[in-house]
Amino acid sequence: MTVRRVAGEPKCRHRNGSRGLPELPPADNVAVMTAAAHDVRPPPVAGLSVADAPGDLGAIVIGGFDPDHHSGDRDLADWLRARLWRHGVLCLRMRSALTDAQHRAVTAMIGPIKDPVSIDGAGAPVRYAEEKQIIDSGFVLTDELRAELGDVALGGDRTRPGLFEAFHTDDSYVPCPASVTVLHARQLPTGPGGATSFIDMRAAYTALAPDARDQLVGLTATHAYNNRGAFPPRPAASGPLERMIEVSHPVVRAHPVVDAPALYFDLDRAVRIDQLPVAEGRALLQSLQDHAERDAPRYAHAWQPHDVLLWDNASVQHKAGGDFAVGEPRRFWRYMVEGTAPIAAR
Ligand SMILES: O=C(O)CCC(=O)C(=O)O
Ligand SMILES: [Fe+2]
Repeated sequence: MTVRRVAGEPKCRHRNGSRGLPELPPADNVAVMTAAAHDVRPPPVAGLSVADAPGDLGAIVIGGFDPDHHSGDRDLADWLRARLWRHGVLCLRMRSALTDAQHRAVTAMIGPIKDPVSIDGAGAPVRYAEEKQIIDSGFVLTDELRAELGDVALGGDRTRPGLFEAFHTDDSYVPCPASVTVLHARQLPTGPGGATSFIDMRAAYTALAPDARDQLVGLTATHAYNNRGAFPPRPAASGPLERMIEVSHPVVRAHPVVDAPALYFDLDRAVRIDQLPVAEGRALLQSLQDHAERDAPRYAHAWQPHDVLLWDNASVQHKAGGDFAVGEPRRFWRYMVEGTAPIAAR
């Protein structure tokens, strides 16, 4: 792991470190967890249904989940995590909207809720989001809100500044990116469109020819809050959060629990490959992204009211679909689960 360490950097959880996530196994148990992650037993509580979602990515939809009865069930939490590491994306179909406490409880089944704080170059903490985030994808911002935001660019376009329509992985610009994102639908467009789409970055890696894989051994990519438009036409984020440190992550990442290798980078945030000339590194990242978008298995999640969608940021990339009427609401509540510092696949 090649995060540039700075004095005072907040410690994040490392796979085998003393603050290891309770649900992460010690190193000698990885094989056991790997087996568990391929466990396709039915859920360990009655009344839940499991259905394959459409698309070749292998996502699943779980019905019958009752947040009050099921969130505290440790066996079910183990099962859900194993399913998430296996499938990459899973939807909990809810009968009604969750309270904030219920959303937190569902998130905590996967792991500790992330407090989004990184550091600046002097080691001082920088809060880059609230724990609970409201995603207003596709809301046309009012003049008032636009004035409040000033010159801060969030990515996306002028009418839908919060809409991330390019495939990305969340939180790549911090030392320990969130392991999982947990998005809860609050308001959806009344018309068609607005799916959240996924591509499988594990399959994208394994589909590479052996010599293409060999070329990636030992490579790391620097990520920054603002990559200054390194991958046009993707717009760069800008604003005061630019003061956060840059971080380097392996281009081929081993899954923190099940060890499976996956391509890992985010062209919204990537700056360069550390071991290559800038232009060569960017061309390589772009070609890997193009390959993933062209060849990797996909899933487009067509939202239903109250859905809770969970994805594994070490395994899949995602993007918002902007193909819904401008002015339609599309609002989510969002929590992230703490993650570990990415480690290179062996
Ligand atoms: O709006 C969406 O469909 C996805 C939003 C997103 O990228 C995220 O919550 O991380
Ligand atoms: Fe995202």
